[in-house]
Amino acid sequence: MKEYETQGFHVKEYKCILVGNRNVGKTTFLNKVSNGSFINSYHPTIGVNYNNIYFQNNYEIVLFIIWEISIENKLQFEKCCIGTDCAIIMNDVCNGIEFKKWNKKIRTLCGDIPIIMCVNQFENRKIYSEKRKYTRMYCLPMVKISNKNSTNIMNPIYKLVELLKK
Ligand SMILES: Nc1nc2c(ncn2[C@@H]2O[C@H](COP(=O)(O)OP(=O)(O)O)[C@@H](O)[C@H]2O)c(=O)[nH]1
Ligand SMILES: [Mg+2]
Repeated sequence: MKEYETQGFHVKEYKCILVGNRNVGKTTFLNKVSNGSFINSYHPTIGVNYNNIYFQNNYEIVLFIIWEISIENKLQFEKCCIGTDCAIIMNDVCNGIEFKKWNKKIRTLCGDIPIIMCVNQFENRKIYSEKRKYTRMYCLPMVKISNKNSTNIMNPIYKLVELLKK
């Protein structure tokens, strides 16, 4: 975390990594939280994609820099993990649960940082309830979102800010 003053505001800057399997909605989430757009087609992310999210929290500005990192290039993945304050593991409720695998990977590279599980496509309630039992197995905080309907879209970030304060 970096802290500085700019134009009379106190800024807290956090680096967050956004990881998960392919096609689970990471890029869509990043677009949604930064400019509100939802794109229906799929374009795989090559390398790294990042976006800045600003919001005001009491009397300070929180700057959240979210890095979506693809796993294809292992060395690049490891480099991008340097200096990470927190992480979001995204999963598509339709695609099976891989939270355990990702949790292990992040813990090895980043140590004891706050990590949350983000279950996407929450608008698809039927599928969500079928998969819920798997998600409960891991004792990470969980947030349910829908990029499509904008449900709880800022909650992963708010939850992490809360955990980072502890
Ligand atoms: N129904 C539904 N589809 C979604 C949602 N979020 C993302 N998608 C779709 O899932 C696909 C993969 O999204 P993308 O963000 O590119 O996946 P990434 O590989 O994890 O970055 C795209 O076709 C999106 O339109 C959602 O909340 N609901
Ligand atoms: Mg992507």
